[in-house]
Amino acid sequence: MSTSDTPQPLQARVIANLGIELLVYHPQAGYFHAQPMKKHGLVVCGDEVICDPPATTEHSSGNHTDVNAETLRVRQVNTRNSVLQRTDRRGHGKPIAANLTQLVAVTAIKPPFDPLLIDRYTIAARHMGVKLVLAINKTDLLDTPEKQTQADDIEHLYQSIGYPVIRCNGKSGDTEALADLLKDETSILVGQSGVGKSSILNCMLPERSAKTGALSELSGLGRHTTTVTTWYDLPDGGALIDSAGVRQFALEHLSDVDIEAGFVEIANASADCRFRDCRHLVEPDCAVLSALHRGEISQQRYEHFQSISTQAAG
Ligand SMILES: Nc1nc2c(ncn2[C@@H]2O[C@H](COP(=O)(O)OP(=O)(O)OP(=O)(O)O)[C@@H](O)[C@H]2O)c(=O)[nH]1
Ligand SMILES: [Mg+2]
Ligand SMILES: [Zn+2]
Repeated sequence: MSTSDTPQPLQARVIANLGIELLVYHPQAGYFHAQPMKKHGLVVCGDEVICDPPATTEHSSGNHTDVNAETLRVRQVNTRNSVLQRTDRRGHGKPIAANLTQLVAVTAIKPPFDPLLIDRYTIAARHMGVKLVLAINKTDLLDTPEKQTQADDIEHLYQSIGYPVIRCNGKSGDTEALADLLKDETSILVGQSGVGKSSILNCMLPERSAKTGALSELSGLGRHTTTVTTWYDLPDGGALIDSAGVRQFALEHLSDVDIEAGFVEIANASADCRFRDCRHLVEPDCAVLSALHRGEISQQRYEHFQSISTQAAG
């Protein structure tokens, strides 16, 4: 018997965790439902899994909306390169998506800009060791000088720290600047509900797969609020994951050191504080407070750093 006759285990990508089972994808074999084992823990969107070989060799890889009838058994979950986590009810990190290279924090004037949430994403990205991009969506709603100034302030602040900031419009389809940054990356769209994450995703996908695919039913793409974190391959290379909107992004499973590291400008300045364990509150010769008073660190970022650190300690 030649090796090509031996059923080979299937290495597949987790497209979504549907609760009871996973939806996985293999470029040749197509979509399958798959069942992880308890020992695997929580398997999430973006995980790479090794499944038992499918019994049949006839697969529906041609039509992206079909899922093969057979449910596969997951044998192994490959080691993750990175994982996005939030804090669960017990105070532990709970995975949301795996194997990302980039977070795209989407923000908009409506619902109102939430810089505290953006700062939480700067912490998460730093902790995961991935890039962070800030996308200011709904440019059409910046129709007064006051609203323009709000957007400009956000843009300048995060650019000054070193993050790429792009503007986009998920309604008109003006998303080229973001598309350039997504190429060959595995990115996840994160942010409040209603900022336009699914609309932006829709602009990145070829018309048919976005509007008629089984995947868009999962995530409610473009129609409802997203409930299932879902992976989409991008036509020009890379992948984009759509996630459910959040009100607050809890990071209580992280340490104070992790939180300070996420405020990179504060972490850099703190190297010159007199005390190694300086909290940058009242300590003498605090380089962070000096930088704050010179205007090199923004008051808002400093306050967010202090408020998130306090939550972590408590
Ligand atoms: N004016 C305007 N509206 C937009 C734009 N992008 C998206 N919207 C609208 O904003 C609303 C919410 O968009 P979604 O794409 O569903 O937002 P979401 O971030 O995916 O929301 P969740 O799935 O709940 O997290 C929809 O009515 C969109 O049509 C934009 O650039 N301008
Ligand atoms: Mg959505
Ligand atoms: Zn200090």
